[in-house]
Amino acid sequence: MSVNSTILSLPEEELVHPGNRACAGCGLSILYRIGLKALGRNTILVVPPSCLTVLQGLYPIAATQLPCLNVTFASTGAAATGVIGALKALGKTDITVAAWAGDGGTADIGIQSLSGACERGENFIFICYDNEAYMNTGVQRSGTTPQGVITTTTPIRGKLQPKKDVPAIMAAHNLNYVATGTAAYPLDFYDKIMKAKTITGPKYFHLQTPCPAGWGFDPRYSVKIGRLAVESGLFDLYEIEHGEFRLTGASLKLLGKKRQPVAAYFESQSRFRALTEEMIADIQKQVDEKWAGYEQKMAKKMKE
Ligand SMILES: Cc1ncc(C[n+]2csc(CCOP(=O)(O)OP(=O)(O)O)c2C)c(N)n1
Ligand code: SF4
Ligand SMILES: [Mg+2]
Repeated sequence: MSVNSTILSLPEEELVHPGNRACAGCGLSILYRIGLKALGRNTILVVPPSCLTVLQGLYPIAATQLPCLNVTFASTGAAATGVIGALKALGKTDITVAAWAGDGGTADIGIQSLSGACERGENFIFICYDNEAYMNTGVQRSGTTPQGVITTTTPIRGKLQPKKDVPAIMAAHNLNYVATGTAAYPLDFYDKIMKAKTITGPKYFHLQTPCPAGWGFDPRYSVKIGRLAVESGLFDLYEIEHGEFRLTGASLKLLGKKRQPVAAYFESQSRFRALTEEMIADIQKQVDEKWAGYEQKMAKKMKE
């Protein structure tokens, strides 16, 4: 998928008010603003406890212009199902139901209701913003925290287990559309949401959202760090449409090019301070192998 939108072609209407409660440099706040522009006014949001509930704030001073159902942590997929059922009963067919949850609310505690809703084929968009820990409650490790990362619950050696591959789990549900996105390239996300709105059934998005507070970097570098994750090949932009995988945007452009060393990404954030040289070399090897697989896939496609 190529990026079609430009910053000038986005709708001018803002559905998120300025002066909300997100930290300065919050990657989530970038994608939330752009994502709501793509989702549009005819959307009902379903949101579990997370930094997003804090960003949105409390009625009557909520920062979001769209109707939003704040639900319990484990129930996002089930609550979205209820909203879809209610809209069906009312005969309303032109409203998008979008669940927007953190990595804790998606990969860990919300995964059963998400999996159930996807298995039933509910017509909704589920967006996981992955800041790679339970940030809102003080940086506890989650299933998507990468290996070696220091959090308040992994304070000395860092997290011992590797990151859970949630988009792969969702792809295994045979969804019509699974995509990744990053706060560093918001237009790629905008175009993917526009596409997802035209596809029926469950659609899953996995977004990398740099978090200065939890990752340990100066807020001015959020976009730079997001780009470094892509340029080093650690976080890849792709979509899986009706089972067909393709790299998109900046990741597609990386094919056949020299990537940044993963060490540059790790050095940019204090949460990686427990990583040893051996661990970094091992991760570099894994990333190189993954990209060799992409190159092979691409070469095979060119032959077909
Ligand atoms: C059942 C339950 N357990 C714990 C909490 C406390 N809680 C609220 S938000 C949150 C962290 C959410 O993490 P994540 O989904 O990654 O979103 P983030 O805060 O990182 O944006 C926790 C543990 C809760 N509200 N409900
Ligand atoms: S803690 Fe991180 S994710 Fe939460 S609002 Fe602050 S920067 Fe954003
Ligand atoms: Mg989180």
